[in-house]
Amino acid sequence: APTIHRRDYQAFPYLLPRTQLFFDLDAERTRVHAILEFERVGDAALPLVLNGEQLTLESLLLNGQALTTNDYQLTTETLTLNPDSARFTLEITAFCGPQANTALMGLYVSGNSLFTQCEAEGFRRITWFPDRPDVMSRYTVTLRADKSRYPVLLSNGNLAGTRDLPDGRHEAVWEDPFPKPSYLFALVAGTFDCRETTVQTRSGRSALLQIYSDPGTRPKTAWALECLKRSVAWDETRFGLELDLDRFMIVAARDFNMGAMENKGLNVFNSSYILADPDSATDASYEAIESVIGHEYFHNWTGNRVTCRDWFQLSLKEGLTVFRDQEFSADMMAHGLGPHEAASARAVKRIDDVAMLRVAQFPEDAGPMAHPIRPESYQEIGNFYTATIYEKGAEVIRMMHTLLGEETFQAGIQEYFRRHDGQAVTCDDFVNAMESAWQARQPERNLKVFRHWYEQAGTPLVQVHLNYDAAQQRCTITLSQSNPPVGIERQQQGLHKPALHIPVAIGMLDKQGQTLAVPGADSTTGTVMLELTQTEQSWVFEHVPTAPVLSLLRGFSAPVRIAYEQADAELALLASHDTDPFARWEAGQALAARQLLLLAAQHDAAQPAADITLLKHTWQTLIADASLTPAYLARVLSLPPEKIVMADMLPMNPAAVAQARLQLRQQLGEQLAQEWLHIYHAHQHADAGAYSPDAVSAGRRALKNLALSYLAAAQHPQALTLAQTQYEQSDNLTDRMAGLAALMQWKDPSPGQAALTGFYDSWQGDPLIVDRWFALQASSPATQVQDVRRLMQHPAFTLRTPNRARAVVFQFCQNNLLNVHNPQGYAFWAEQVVTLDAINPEIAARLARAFDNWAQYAPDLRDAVRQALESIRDHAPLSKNVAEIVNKALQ
Ligand code: DPP
Ligand code: ZN
Repeated sequence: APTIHRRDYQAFPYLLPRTQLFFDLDAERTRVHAILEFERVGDAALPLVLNGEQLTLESLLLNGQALTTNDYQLTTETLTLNPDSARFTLEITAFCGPQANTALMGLYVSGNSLFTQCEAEGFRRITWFPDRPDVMSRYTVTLRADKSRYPVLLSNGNLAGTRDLPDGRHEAVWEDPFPKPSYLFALVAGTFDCRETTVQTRSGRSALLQIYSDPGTRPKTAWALECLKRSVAWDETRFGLELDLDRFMIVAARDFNMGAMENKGLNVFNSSYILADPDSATDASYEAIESVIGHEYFHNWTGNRVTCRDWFQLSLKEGLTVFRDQEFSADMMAHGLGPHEAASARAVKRIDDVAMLRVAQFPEDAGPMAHPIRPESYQEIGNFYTATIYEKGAEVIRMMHTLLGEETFQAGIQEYFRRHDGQAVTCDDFVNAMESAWQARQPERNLKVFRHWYEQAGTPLVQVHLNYDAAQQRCTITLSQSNPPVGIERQQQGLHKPALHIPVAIGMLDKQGQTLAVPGADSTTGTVMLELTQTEQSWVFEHVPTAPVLSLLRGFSAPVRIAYEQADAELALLASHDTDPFARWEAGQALAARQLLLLAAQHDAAQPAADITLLKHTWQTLIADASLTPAYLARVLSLPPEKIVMADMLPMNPAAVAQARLQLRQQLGEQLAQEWLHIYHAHQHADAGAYSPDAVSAGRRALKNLALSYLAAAQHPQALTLAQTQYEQSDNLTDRMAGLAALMQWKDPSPGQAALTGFYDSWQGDPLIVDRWFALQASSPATQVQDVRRLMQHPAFTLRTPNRARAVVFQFCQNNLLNVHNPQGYAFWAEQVVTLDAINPEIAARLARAFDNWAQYAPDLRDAVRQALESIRDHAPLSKNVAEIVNKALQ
């Protein structure tokens, strides 16, 4: 497939002010009649090239005249005409086949309903069109369908009218007042429950908010609607952005490639991010629903009102919108709490976001798919909805927020909309608006060096050097940065990666753990912000009475790695005393990670269990610290994920790290058994009354269930009863799943097996719960390749529903590190990638990335992955999506 380069961008030579679409909806064969009014931009008549795939052309009219095959060129991907007038109307009638559309891009069937997904390039499967984000048009959409089968007919904007048609059909006409790119088009047709409410926006307009979901699921949409109301209110108060529509609809779909989609006024969601009640959603899902509903709602301004000029600018909307949803969640979690608890709640959110970044984005940035947050090239844009674009993109926005401060940042946002409302723009345009708001207040500041974040891939390494001169009481801190070429950058001759603008927040503690008052530091936190903008810089601090213990990268002030030699004892001190909750957590994790690496290294040598005294004592100190909230303590006492630990292991042996983690969990379970029991009982009843998903109750459950998992790991005599009782008696899915997971840890498999069987019998009618049932087994250390193959024989298994494929195949390949990293595991993976590719290339390409960082594996594993990758590569035909991933992995 051809490579598309950012530098080759050219504006589309025509405008398309008006688009009228008429759909005769039918699952087998849908007829789409499009009336497109084009206007030439320049003087010269350039060819009009429209995108279109998997469509059957019925007729083509130019200004009412039927065209013959001599008048246009049709390929499998384009339709080209040579219009000779400056304004003309093109009428296209074509057919598409929703039922056969297993890729779930364009118009497709899920359950008994019809849905669309157009981002990034799905609209071209609906009709021929300039399917690119910089062509914005005003749409009028007429939907016609069988009334009994498709009683609800939805599209973007406002409902202009409905009427009944002959033969039991009906029609709905929708008008979207806002010009939009094709990727934001949506239609939905089917039978749905609806939950709705009316809200007043800040300026006093009233807006209808609606959640549509499968028949019978209305009881599970109360939380989603509540989250939508909160999102509307939050965007007004925090960002000054008001809902611009009379109605805002969300529809839940069981079959959906991604999490959700921000189509203007008609969001379509994976049902897993909508449906929730205490029996079918865990605390984590309640939180994720809030976050994703916020995310898609916030796109209404950052993405829809101002959109991307081209797909290289994807992070313009995604990085910014992830930053906004992270802030939204943090504000919701802190809401109504006192200052200390609120700060802790924010820190917990930050910890979770950073852990996710390290698990998903850091490895990506070190592997064959590494790309800057604004990529320079791609073959298939569907492959670039990545952790880098989203999560690292959000970190880059967050750094701007850190540098500018909330008030100036918000002024920059206002400036961005003042300049670009209604336009399709670039990342540079955003940075320019921010910079001008900054300079309006601080003329000497700029984002010149900062801009390089948009150009470079790779996770920068910041090396820290401390020099303390006791006689002078002077402390000198030297920071240096490096970011060697990664991924595709390695092939660029003479590539120069200039220094980045990196805000590094630090603090200093004395040997007793007291904050050292540092000149220039924030008076309450003792934090100093060092702005590293060169390859190496030093800062001198006078009047430092004693050699400091450094607390580095507080709050994770930049998406970098820190290299600094710190003794275990220093980490333990920071873990016990640091006033910055993020850095405190970090120190404890670093200590645990060292232990895991030691254990993993001993794995083959059959050496005696490592000494964990320091870790144990540190954890005891933390457990005894009454100032720590349960949610925070749950993060502090969790062992770091394997994928984070592995980043410091070369060559990587994933199974050894997974084994080490199980072993350390068992040791900590045994040695801290009294503490775990105490914690368990203290938080056994997280909420006094009925289940509530609020962050405080969720934190108590998280801590309690962590204690249970340690006790189960240790096979503690009381754990079996506790797990059994909790599994049977709890009134919510979080506790029920934790009970089940603890039972599954039992050495004797029978209690776990019995519970699994019972669980399925009880909840088999709810697909989202069944997904969890599959996922729990697929990721279990007891599940080998042959077991996952057996799971796939279950009558409820199908590869066609992405959620189900993710629950089984992805869980095993991505998260069962103990059992997938062997030749049989890799062969299974390759086989599933190829099978899935024939069904759904976008999903297959995600699976194809499971072992992205295979080049860093131990030699025998590396050979086995290479073989598996080659077997995928040699399979024909491969989608563009999978081909790009596999070819890059093998380069
Ligand atoms: N644009 C969607 C989102 O991130 C994903 N395709 O919200
Ligand atoms: Zn998004």
